Amino acid sequence: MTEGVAHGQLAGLDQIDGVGRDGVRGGYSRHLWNDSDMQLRSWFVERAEQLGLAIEYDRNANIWAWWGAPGDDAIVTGSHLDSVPGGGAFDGPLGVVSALEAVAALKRDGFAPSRPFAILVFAEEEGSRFGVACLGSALMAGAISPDRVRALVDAEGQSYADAARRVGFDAAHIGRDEESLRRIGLFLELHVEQGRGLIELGSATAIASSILAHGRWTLTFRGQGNHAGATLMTDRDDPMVTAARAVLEIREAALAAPGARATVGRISAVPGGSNVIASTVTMTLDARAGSDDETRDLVADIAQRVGASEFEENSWSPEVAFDADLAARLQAALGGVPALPSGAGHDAGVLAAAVPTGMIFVRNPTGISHAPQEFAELDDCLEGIEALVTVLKGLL
Ligand code: HGY
Ligand code: MN
Ligand code: MN
Ligand code: MN
Repeated sequence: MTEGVAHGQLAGLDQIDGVGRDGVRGGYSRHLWNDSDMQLRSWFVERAEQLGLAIEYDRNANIWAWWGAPGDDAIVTGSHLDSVPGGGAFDGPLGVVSALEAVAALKRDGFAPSRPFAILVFAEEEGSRFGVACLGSALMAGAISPDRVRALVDAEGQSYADAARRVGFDAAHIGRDEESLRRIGLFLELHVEQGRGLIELGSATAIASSILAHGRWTLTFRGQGNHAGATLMTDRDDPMVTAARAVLEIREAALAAPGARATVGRISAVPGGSNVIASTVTMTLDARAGSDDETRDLVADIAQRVGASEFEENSWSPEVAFDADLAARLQAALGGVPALPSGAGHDAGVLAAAVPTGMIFVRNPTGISHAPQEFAELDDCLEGIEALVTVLKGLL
């Protein structure tokens, strides 16, 4: 059996397959510090320690697994273990499992790093619980206010600070982490591709060239709650109608802006009775475009079109152009694989503002992500691990 393979799948993915399965949505719902996230964190620690790595937790709840003594200017690889609601099995875990498999392969080859090396697992990359994308890396890079994060609340109204306390994590010291940033000489994230680029290029792997700017907003539409039966159609101030028009306007605005993407992923109504005209409707807006300005322009156009009562920014991740020299070195090391722009955001993108980062993508033959159909063939996963081993051997 090829090392690291079980039941025709990467052994690491196989081991965590049952964790956080979502029986309603399908796929997985693994969110910061929920039971499945805690199980995955424990699984990672156990697997890393089996490989002889030493575990550290940083001030932002990210997990580090060091091969040898922790040190500055390290080569660091990893990704995240959390998911979107009903997400796929590969977005995040493939990068973490591939990092563990790469260490196992290097150790089998008798390789010893000549500089500090660690695997890094970021917390709350998807922002599924607290609404902020790449929360663990954004805190590390100082890209978000610690006070604002401590006050973030989840769908149950529990604050980040309280949720942290519940799992024994002290949120008092979250924020820009100079020690961790000093320790990262280079961060390399392997990630399943989340679009169709590698299908069309016919390549199993690629490196990342750029990441779209990405923001998240909450739009609120207010009206007059009322009785569904006793209120004439001409007497209604129904925010559900305004919200429905807004969804179509958002689509039109994005279609009018080349390369832009805008998504309404969730709509909720208060009070939410089937025989009640809503008083308030809120919806999420995820907007992205090639540059910060284009994204800001798109959102300004949307705001002008939809007439929301409130239009609140929740999260902002600037556009990313990966270091061209590093990207070229990665491409050369991998025999000239293609370079792909990424519509998906990543911790490597957030960190790029503070330290050198790069990404290796692994083909997803469905071209679908953030859904149960997300997939990567075992052979392509093994090719991705081989690519990671090749690059790490050249860096370590
Ligand atoms: O939303 C994203 O682009 C990433 O998957 N967090
Ligand atoms: Mn994702
Ligand atoms: Mn991801
Ligand atoms: Mn990521």
